[in-house]
Parts: sequence; C-alpha cells; structure tokens
Amino acid sequence: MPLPLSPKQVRFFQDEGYLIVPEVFPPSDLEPLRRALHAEINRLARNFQSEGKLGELHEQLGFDRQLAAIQRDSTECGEAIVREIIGLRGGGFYSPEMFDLILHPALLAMIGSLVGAEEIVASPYRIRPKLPNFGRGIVPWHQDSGYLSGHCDENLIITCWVPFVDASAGNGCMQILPRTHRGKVAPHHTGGNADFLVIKDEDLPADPRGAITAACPRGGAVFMTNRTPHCSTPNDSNHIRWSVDLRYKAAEVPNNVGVEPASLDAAGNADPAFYEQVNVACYPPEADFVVRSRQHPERVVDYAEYVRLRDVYARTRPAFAEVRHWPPLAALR
Ligand SMILES: O=C(O)CCC(=O)C(=O)O
Repeated sequence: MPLPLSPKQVRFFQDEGYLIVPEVFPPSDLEPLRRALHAEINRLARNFQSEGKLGELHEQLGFDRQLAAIQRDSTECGEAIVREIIGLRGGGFYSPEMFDLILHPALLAMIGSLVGAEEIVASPYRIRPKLPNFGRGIVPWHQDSGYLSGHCDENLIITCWVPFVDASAGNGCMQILPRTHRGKVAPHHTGGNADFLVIKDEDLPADPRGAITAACPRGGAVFMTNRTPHCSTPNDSNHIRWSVDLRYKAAEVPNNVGVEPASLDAAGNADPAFYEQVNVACYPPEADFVVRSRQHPERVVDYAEYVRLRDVYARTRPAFAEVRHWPPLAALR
C-alpha cells in the first residue's frame, strides 16, 4: 500500500512551498520509461541518419549520454530530437511507460496528501533532457503560474519534478526560493533564456535565507506549488540531466476535463472577460485528465483515452491558447 506523506512533510510543503522526497519509489521503476525514451531517441536518430544528416548513432553510450553525443556531432539533429521529446502544446514524447509514471500509485498517494486524496486531475507535463553545457536547458527564475491563466493564481497546482538520473547542482538540478509562495504572482517577462518566461531579480520575492539547491536522487521527487519561484542552472557534468515535471491538482481547480476544444466558442475566447465567467482550464492549450476519482471512478482515463485527448488538443490548437500576456524583457531595458 503506497504511503501518503506524513503530517510533518505536508506541513513542510505548506510552509516552505516545496518538499523533496528522496525515496518515492524504487529507482528501477523508472527503467521502462528510460528504455522507451532511449528507443525513441534511436528511432529519431536513425531517421536523421537515413536522411544523411547524422553519421554515428552513439547507441552504445546509453540513455544518459547518447543524445549529448548526437548534439555534439550535429546541433541541428540534437536540437530537433530535444524539441521532439519536450514538445509544446500537446506535442512531446508520450508512451504507456510515461502514462504509468503519471499514475504511479506512490506518486498519487503523495499528491493526494497535498490536494486531497479523493479526486486528482493531472495536467500537461514536460520531459526535459538537459544536455551538458547546453544553454537552452537553463531555465530562468519563474513561477509556474506565470505560464498559467491568471484566474488560477489562487489555486494550488502541484509541480512534481521527477529526475530520471540523480539530480544535483553539478548536472543542473533546480534552485528554489522557499517560503515565497504565498504572495501574488510576480511580474514575468517574455524573452528569457531560450524564450522561457523570466522574473527579473528585483521582482523576485525576497527571502533572507535565499535559494536552496533542490538535489534529488533517481526514485525521488521534488514537489512545488505553482507560485514557488524556481529556476535551473547549467549542466556542467558529462551526462544528460533527464527529468519530467508532472502537474496535478484537485478536481475543483479549473480544468478542461470533459471539454472537447472545438466546442468552445472562438469569438468568446478572444475576450478576457470570458475567462472570468467559465471554468476554463488553467492551461487551456492542453488536456487535463482525471487520474483518481473515488466519486466517479469511470472518469479515470485509460491509456487510449489519454492519447485521444492529447491528440485532439494538439490538432485543434485552441484559439484560446494565449490567456496571459507578459511584457517582453527587451522593451524594458
Ligand atoms: O527541469 C528544469 O530544469 C526546470 C523545471 C521547471 O522549471 C518546471 O518544472 O517548471
């Protein structure tokens, strides 16, 4: 029986805005996903090889190093594979093994301690292959709410960051500003490193203790709130810092469960007031889906439905994608 978080861990999360649990599941539970990702990298690399764009596949280097070697040989192929894996707006890598991780009973037991054990909705995730010395992997200071619609600022959305390798300062784990998650969402700007959003230093919520380094071993997870400022630093190691950031929330938090994107009125969606009136998802471009429901167990998605939802959102590219506008960094310089 998977264990929920202890009351002490829950209190720590509530006070600090984050929690690192070094042992959520045995590290071997990640092997099927690591193998599936490795197979996908080989598939994409072989395609480039057959097009004459890539010489060596570097398969023998294994999951932790292969993509970095491909990137060294061909920036074009390396970056294309990274983009394909991360994806945006419904794209990105997915597989039964990825789905199994999202529904991992040990993770859901802990998420249940933070958002309520009965009803849990999962939101879009990002897999991040942070290559060694790869500038685009450095994520500037932000709160995840910066990426979400403003009507969800006061809601709790859990980021559950799961490394596929031991993550440390050396390979570019996250930095987190503790005890700063209760205020308003800080102003963000577009045009940060690699086009990520960024909070300028002077706008970062202050905490006398400064940032913590969120090192986390494989098999563990870092839990954060959507208003917890965090960033991630360069990978100075010789291997890839693989991770995924999963997102979960209670069923009461705005979501698009059961909403087929084509059913929303595009004209209405152009009006910001629209978002005040209806239960629009916190991140409308991608599908939310039920992963636990005591009241309506039939609503818990299976893999086929999960794939269908991802696909329909990716194809529809809803007109209501842009719900929050931040000023560009450059304009303020
Ligand atoms: O994985 C990283 O390097 C950054 C993750 C992040 O910023 C996030 O999960 O919001």
